[in-house]
Amino acid sequence: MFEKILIANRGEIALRVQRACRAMGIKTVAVYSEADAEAKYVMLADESVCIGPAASALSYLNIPAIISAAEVTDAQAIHPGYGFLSENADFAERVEESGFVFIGPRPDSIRMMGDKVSAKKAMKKAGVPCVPGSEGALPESIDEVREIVRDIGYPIIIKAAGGGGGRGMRVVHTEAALSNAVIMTRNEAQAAFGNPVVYAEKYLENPRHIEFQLLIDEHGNAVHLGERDCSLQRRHQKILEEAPAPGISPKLRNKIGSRCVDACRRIKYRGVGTFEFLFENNEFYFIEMNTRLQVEHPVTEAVTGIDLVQAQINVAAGNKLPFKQDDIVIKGHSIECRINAEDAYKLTPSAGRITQYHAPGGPGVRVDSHVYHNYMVPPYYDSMIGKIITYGDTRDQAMARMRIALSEMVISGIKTNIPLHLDLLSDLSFLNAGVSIHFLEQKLKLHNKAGD
Ligand code: MV4
Repeated sequence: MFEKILIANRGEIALRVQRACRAMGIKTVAVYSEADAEAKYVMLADESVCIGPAASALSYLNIPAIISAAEVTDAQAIHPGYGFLSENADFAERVEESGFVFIGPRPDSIRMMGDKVSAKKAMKKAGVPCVPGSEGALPESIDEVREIVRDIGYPIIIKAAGGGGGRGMRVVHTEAALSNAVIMTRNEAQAAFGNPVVYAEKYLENPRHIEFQLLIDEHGNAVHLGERDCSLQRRHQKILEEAPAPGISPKLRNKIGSRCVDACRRIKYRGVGTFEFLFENNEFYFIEMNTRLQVEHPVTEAVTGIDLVQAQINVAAGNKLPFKQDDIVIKGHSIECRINAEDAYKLTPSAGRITQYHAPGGPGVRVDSHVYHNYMVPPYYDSMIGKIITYGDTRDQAMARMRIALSEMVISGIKTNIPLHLDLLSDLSFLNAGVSIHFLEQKLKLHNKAGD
């Protein structure tokens, strides 16, 4: 096992990874920008290294600075967290070339999944159900594109191979609009990702977003840990997630989960990974694979009892998974509310000093946050300042515990989205379960029309 791990991230996930290391007797190195010098996870780490100024491009995305920090502190492995460099294949490669272990998949797996066309091809070949669409990249000739799209049937969505997570997409409803949409998406893709390749899919009008958690070691052992429903999002930012996804039968879960397991074995994937699906009319359609630990991993931990970060570290050290698929039992229900420093209704970030902070507690309540009384929320990074995760025997109990936890939580001095979460947890459509990816944006539109 490693003796020392460098954590190439900030905020709550830096603290989360540290906690896993501490539980395993591993020393930690925090890296931080000048804006995070007084952060809690920096104080709590065994060692810390400043890697640059506030701007992410000069610190948390600064590959040479991070590798130097690992060298001077004699760390053996690097955990990238989520965001920042976590899905950067070049970073993973540089880490390994410099003699450190990258706690994540092989660089070629990251690269394959970063290209959404090659990801979809690999998954289709492995028997994972995909959204119907073009076989790979759309050709140059617009006449040929027209024929391909006629076969798919309108409406369609054009997506950039280099995109993902909602970037570089365009919905097309009619053939008249097709040629322009293809040209525009290609140009935007070239500018944003340096890759003009686009592909087409049938546009699903009202799906849910359900994703499967996978865990694979380097000895061919692979398990799925069930699914999460992440439909509550706005502008492609998830705000509330739950596990299991309401209404998914154990039979369907195991059918889709075992396809994902087969696919991971086939591509010799290692570590944790997430298969994103759209779910409509009781059918799953693969869209993308994420090769990182996700923000919402704690809801899976709650219903499986497995610590995903400890599992990642064990797999990276070359250990075998200590369980088989039959040992995995999905028990109870879990919800996560992401707490953001923002005015959730006006949609504006709200950085500044936290003048009062009280975290909730009690049975079935987990709080993952790096903030504290008098902490200064810097304006340079993502607005998420923590997560509340509740667990219950039933969905109703997890929801009830979340309502109490949210109402106990006090964060003064900045605005947060706690009022929005409380609003959601009393919304009958949401409580009835199974709302689509458009639910939250529609609800907020109505709210803004009402003018309150
Ligand atoms: C889609 C879709 C409908 N049909 N693909 C957006 C993020 C990216 N991961 C894929 N996305 C979508 N792909 C087809 N064929 C609708 C979306 C989509 C979406 C998906 C998941 C969560 C939120 C979303 C919000 C808007 C659109």
